[in-house]
Amino acid sequence: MKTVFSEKHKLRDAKGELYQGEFVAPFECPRRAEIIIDAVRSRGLGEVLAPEDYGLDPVLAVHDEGFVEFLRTFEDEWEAAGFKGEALAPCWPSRSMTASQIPLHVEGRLGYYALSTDTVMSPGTWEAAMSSKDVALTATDLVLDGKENVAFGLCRPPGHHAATDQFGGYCFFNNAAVSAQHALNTGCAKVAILDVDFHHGNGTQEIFYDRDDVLFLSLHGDPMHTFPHFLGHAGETGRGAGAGFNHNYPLPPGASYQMWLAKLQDALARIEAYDPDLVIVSLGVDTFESDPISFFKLTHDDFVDYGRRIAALGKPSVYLMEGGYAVEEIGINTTNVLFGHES
Ligand code: Q9C
Ligand code: ZN
Repeated sequence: MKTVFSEKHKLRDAKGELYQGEFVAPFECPRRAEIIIDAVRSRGLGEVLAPEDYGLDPVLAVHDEGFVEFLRTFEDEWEAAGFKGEALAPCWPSRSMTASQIPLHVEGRLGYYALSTDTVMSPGTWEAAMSSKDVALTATDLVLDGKENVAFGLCRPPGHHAATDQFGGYCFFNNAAVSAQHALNTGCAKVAILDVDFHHGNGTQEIFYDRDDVLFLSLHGDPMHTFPHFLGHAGETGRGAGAGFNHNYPLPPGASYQMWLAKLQDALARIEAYDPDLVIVSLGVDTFESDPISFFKLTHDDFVDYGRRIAALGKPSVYLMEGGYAVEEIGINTTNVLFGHES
């Protein structure tokens, strides 16, 4: 299997993350991608390619223009305002004050476009996010061109929490959504996105919630107990034309692979019935038993097993990297899924 990878991921290198009342070193760090690419190479998964430059059009096909412009200009605005350091929103358009206008003040804009306090804005973030969506799109085109049945986009920063006009949960552009829309715009009629990251893919759900040309399925920690806290319940099944095309599988703290697998099997049966032209896997390995911020109990071997089961769909497939924070083991876990797929 070919891997698409860009060294530009390193430009996303924030110093801090607000976590349980303290500023800590970010869980979503450059070393994650370094360990994964080392495992891809040392285990001989296949060739490693650099991404092509797709520009902004595929991003604007799913994200709001004002949001994209905010991300592009943020560092300059922050500096021009005389502010130092990494940026976190001080105020939000929360339930008691819905935004009727987008503020002019840089901190107001930050609050408008952010969805969580875990993700600071920092220099280099824009360039890294641009390279990450290029990695995703290049991997997707390897499969759409018919040259490959499967490909791996080693995206960093991740994408599945990014919504139409919000960043957060370590995500800026929704790489899976950008890729799915690109596939639809270049000849696919139907795309399935299977999200196996520990966290609910709230951004992907929101982007496609009204649509029947993208089937979204997510297995994740029950939002009653974990991030993103407000979306990902089983009752969220889509709206309008999208009714019946969104499937959430929330699981409780301590969930075993056996419990997780029962949900995966349901999801795979739904994908089979949908008969998509392409399957995009939002691949987070934060389901691992020793992940520091998650609560599932998957082992190294479980990753191989589910890769094999996804491959059994027999569909053109693209794996796009999302989360996974047991950094020293992220390489083995990620490549286990990909080798499972090929076995
Ligand atoms: N106690 C991905 O895996 N955690 N994002 C906030 C606060 C945010 C994870 C916890 C986790 C985001 C791509
Ligand atoms: Zn995650």
